[in-house]
Amino acid sequence: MISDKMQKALNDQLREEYFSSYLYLSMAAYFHSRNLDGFANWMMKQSDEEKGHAMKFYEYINEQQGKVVLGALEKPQTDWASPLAAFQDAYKHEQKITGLIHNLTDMAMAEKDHATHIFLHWFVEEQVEEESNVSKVVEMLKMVNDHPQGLLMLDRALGERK
Ligand code: OFO
Repeated sequence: MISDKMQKALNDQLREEYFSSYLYLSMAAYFHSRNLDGFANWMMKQSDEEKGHAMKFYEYINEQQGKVVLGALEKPQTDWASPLAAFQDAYKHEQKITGLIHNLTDMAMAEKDHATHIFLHWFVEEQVEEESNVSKVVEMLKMVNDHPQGLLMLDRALGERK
């Protein structure tokens, strides 16, 4: 069993994960519109992963005999000034998600909700990886500095993400 307060917080996080998926799909659409299909592929894969994160919350709430309540998603941004600007926003977004996961973990600890605390461990670790992955692309884009050849090479590399 989870508390009503925890159920609401987990449902809020489920929505945040779905919004992450929606935001990265919007970034994929931006890259597709710029014919940067490799960047778009990376974002599509990221969007799929985020849906997987949302479903982990869905399944956990059900397992705890709670009720999943889906909330409204806001409209994501649809355009960026450059590939670097898009990835910088993705990085900022991941930092925000890390903060939300840490807040949830604090709540689980305060409630002595050991099961939720353990459930959230996976997300704490995952956020370290997520921030690192996005930050690496940000740094590579800074090196490329909008040079077409560099951008195309990076596009090819990101197109390999499975
Ligand atoms: Fe990007 O890790 Fe979930 O939101």
